[in-house]
Amino acid sequence: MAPTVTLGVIGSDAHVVGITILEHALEAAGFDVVSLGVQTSQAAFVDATAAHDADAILVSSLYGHAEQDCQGFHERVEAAGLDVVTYIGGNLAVGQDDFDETRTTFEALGFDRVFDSQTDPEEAIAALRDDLELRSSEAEFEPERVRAANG
Ligand code: B12
Repeated sequence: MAPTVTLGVIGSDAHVVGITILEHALEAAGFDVVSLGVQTSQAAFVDATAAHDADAILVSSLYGHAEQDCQGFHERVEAAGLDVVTYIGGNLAVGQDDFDETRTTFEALGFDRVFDSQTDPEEAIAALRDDLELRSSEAEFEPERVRAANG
């Protein structure tokens, strides 16, 4: 089965070009994409991810308010019982920030990977393949580990 990702622009942000490009690149690479479009609330990301049993959530933000828009996002994801890979990308800070600092901020908010606005979609696709493969191989080995732990 093709991996499924939910993709949208969070908050009140209306920049649509980036996610349109990402959507096409992901589909061409064989992913099922649930595209939520622009101005997507945290609740809409979580509901769509649960409804489609998605493997990953890709959040986009361009207008400089990503940090505020993502406060509490991972708490909601967890509360919904979702075990998914989460990425965020775009123009995440206001002005020309130091990207290492920006990455640290969004990792602290719970994102597995943080991408800047120069990211080629193929880079995110390669990362997704790695992360989803790793996750499914961990799930496969879980019973072994549990058996070992139980003696
Ligand atoms: C076009 C544009 C607009 C259009 C948007 C039209 C539309 N419906 O899409 C309009 C005129 C409406 C607009 C409005 C505003 N804009 Co504007 N806009 C731009 C502009 C010029 C281009 C954006 C674009 O389409 N880029 C092309 C696409 C292909 O690139 P991208 O969006 O960056 O996406 C790529 C990557 O970022 C990455 N990516 C994006 N998301 C994700 C997610 C993941 C998970 C991954 C892996 C990768 C990824 O992959 C994408 C594909 O390659 C940028 C400046 C710029 N050069 O980027 C400013 C810019 C984004 N806008 C800006 C601002 C401030 C605004 C406004 C707040 C202005 C205002 N005061 O009203 C409003 C916000 C309105 C709103 N509610 O969103 C600022 C943001 C500043 C910041 N972050 O510090 C920018 C950077 C301009 C600037 N230099 O100041 N904008």
